[in-house]
Amino acid sequence: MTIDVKFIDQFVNVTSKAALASSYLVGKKDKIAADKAAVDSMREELNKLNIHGKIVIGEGELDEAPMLYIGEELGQMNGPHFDIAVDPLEGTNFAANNKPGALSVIAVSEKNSLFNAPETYMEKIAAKVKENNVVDLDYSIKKNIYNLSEYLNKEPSKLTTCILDRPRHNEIINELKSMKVNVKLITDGDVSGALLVTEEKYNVDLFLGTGGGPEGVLAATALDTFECTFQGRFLFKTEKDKNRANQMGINDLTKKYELNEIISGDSIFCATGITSGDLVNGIFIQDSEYLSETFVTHKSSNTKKIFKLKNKI
Ligand code: VTB
Repeated sequence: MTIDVKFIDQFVNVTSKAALASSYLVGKKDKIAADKAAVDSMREELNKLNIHGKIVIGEGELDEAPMLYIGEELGQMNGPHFDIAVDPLEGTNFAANNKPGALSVIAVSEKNSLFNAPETYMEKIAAKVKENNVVDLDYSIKKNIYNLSEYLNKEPSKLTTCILDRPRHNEIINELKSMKVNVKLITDGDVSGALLVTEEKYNVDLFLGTGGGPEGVLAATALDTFECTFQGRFLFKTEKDKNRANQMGINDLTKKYELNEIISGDSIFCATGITSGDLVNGIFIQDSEYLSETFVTHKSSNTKKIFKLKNKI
């Protein structure tokens, strides 16, 4: 079973509308309002579709999120069954402060083929490498860089690594510096960060570091269509995290997940720009029309492109 190509446009429309809704709150210094606008719109649009959708990664559990909570069922309940992961506003700080890189993101898969990631941190590694054993979460930074350097036939000093700018990454960053690797630090938005390895034009060879687990699953879905390497390992720190993981059926808390364990079937991924960033441009409003740009992948039709849409508001 695959996901019909007709759904590509429908999901592009969902993230475009959510991005538009959130765009009115760009620069208003209100992360919650910007997020709520995207969430409300996304839910409304998903509910119009002829699908049986189920949120597997969303805004949290029912008791913390009235909308797009994990387990929520969406759609007209008269079409295919889909697992849906959403991040209606990825980069709330970007939107609130009118900084580059705010996105509205959705990943859709066939039923039961998207990993139900808990809301914990995840160690991640991504690169545009098809072969195994070139980059690996279990390798040292040095080994990853030397292997990638050989694989891409590029000196370490010509490689660029993208990583979240966090104190927890200081050691990695220092090691990269000592190897003369170019470091691209991002303040938030590691879905986009991971996707920068997909095309040469983004000039990022490796994505590394610890960020949100749900963001890792979202990025992995798109990376699957590009045949990239992605690995993730959840970090369960508190007892609450560990109990939650056990409830979700995760018994080995230190397991390293390969891409095909995170996303196993066909999928569609859409990320529409709210503010312009590395990946896509943001919403542009002119009179009664808006332009949106969406980074789209669909595995079975091998679709991977930027969709530009012009729509009436
Ligand atoms: C990342 C990034 C998000 O959280 O996952 C990050 O992609 C990780 O958390 O945009 P910390 O901020 O605690 O490091 C965000 O920055 C916000 O959800």
